[in-house]
Amino acid sequence: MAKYDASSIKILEGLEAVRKRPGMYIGSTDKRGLHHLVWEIVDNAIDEVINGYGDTIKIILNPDESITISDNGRGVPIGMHESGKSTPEVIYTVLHAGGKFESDGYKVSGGLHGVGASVVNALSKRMDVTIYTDGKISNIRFFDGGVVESPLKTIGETKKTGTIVTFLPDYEMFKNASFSYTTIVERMQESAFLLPNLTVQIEDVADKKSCEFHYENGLVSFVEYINEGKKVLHKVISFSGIKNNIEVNIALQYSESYNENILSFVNNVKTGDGGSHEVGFKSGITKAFNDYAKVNNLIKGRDGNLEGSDVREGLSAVISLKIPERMLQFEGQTKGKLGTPEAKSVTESILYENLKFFLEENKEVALSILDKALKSKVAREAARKAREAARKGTGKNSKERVLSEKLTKATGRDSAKNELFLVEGDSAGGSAKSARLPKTQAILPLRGKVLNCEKASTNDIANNAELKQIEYAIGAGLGADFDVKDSNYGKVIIMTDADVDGSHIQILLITFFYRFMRPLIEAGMLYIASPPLYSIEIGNKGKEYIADDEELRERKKTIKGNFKVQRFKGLGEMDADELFKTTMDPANRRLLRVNLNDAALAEKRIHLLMGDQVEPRKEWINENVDFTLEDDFRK
Ligand code: 28F
Repeated sequence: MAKYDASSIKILEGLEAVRKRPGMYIGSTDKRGLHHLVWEIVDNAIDEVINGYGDTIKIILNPDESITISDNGRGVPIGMHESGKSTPEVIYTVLHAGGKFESDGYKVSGGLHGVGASVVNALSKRMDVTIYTDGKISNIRFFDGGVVESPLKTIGETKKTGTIVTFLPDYEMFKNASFSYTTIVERMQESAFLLPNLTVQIEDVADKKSCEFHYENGLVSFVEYINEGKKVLHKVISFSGIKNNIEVNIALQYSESYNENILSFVNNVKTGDGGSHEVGFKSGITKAFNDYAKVNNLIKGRDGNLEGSDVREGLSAVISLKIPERMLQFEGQTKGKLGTPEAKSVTESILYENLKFFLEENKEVALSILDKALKSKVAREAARKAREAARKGTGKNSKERVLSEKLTKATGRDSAKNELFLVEGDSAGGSAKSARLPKTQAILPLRGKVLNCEKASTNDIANNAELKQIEYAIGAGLGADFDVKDSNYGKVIIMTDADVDGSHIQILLITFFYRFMRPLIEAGMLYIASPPLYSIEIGNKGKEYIADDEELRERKKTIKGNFKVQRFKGLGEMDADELFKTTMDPANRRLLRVNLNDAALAEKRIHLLMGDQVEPRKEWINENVDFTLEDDFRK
């Protein structure tokens, strides 16, 4: 059995390599990497559904921080492999074993996920696989990153088929990370939209939460979901077609909002950074509307042409492509961008031809969309003229004048090192001004509530005094013209009171940046200052500052003798010195970086958020804006 031993050693070496460099296999060991493990197993279950076996996937978040994923497909084959081990043992211990078996079809192995179930095993403290197939229930268990605890054995009889995988991630590797119900729900809901015959069930046992998704109308339901609560111009339009072995499915709908919302998928995996299919989609839609507008005399000559941004205002769309594995190309650091060149022309022509036909057949819809696009064109041209005037200092809102009243500039010239503080209220603004580091810190006090940008157009923004000040202070343009390279600041820091009004202002500002300066968020340049909630005086040893309730509770435990706690209601209650020490001093402060994980869904939430309820706002901040500490970012 020398051969068996040699192969076993190889297998353990393989698993050890994964444990030594987990980042090479799953990208990172943060929250994202932890969820990568889930997608790895879930994708196997989804592949089984795509291949036509089974229709239900269930995910259970267990109280012991393990997770259980099951499907009712055929069940992993339980026969012996040529190596003398059972097939499940091979699949869950040999690197890249899973992918090899897939011959053709639409599997995305190697592109986005597809590092294999053995990688999940390597990064788990425990893994338990139960298989229902061939009339039997079989079980195999592993521990400590893939060591076999109990080889495959029959544990019962059954008429059912399917696979159940439970794993407990090795949290020594995923420090500070835990499974997020919301993250899993969002991703699985997406899969349910993309696979109309699939039912997904998710349960969080400890939190007593559960949900179920099934969408017979697929992409149409997806777009309806995205546009929920918005005033829409027409029913969802959907097209599909196949060319050059590429299958294209598209659903789209315009609403009265001004946002553009395009989501794309390739082989049921999200292409978060777009790529050739999105480029094709955009040019197809621009061409179809320009053609229609010309033929119907709505625009004339070259100057009349609608730009892409005009015809995408208020558009929500989902694009889903099926591309054979041999044609797949992904780009970018996270491999979230489709490179396949044929995807552009195929998507463009399928969309263009179908949309052209649809517009001819549905005059009323065509005219209502074009009316909106033409208004966007007028607003865009007016805004450009206003900007040119402002730049030359001729308009009555000359940049300098708008700013000189408010902004306290930084004296240093190195814009990357400079920081812009957006401060709630004039009094806190005053303290911040006298407390700041003059060389690198600039202060812009904001008065009153900021305009609700969810419902605003670029034109409304251009006319809102507070937002205009922000735009001019940053100096890198707005909307389609925004260029993050021109930013006058390396960090833009929102500094508000730690109360309901403060968090509302934060959300309104984040919404503004999200809609009109999104690259600034993407570059990790937007931050929230976190002023302390309490100060505490112990005996006569001077003041200490405490970030939040939890820290206060902990600190109190360690105090002997008298103490006095003060709760800060607002920034204004701190004097300049305190404000600087606790909240602005780069050496001492705690800045939270704003990360928007999922732009389209974040936008849906912003939409819900702008209603009258207060609770969802807090929840939104907690769950959807992913805050990381300033220092964590620069890796
Ligand atoms: C909870 C996660 O992993 N489900 C899976 C199958 C079914 C087959 C399979 C999987 C084929 C030859 C390796 C069954 N019958 N859920 C899952 N369901 N893998 S993973 O086959 C894997 C390869 O050996 C399956 C016939 N063909 C394939």
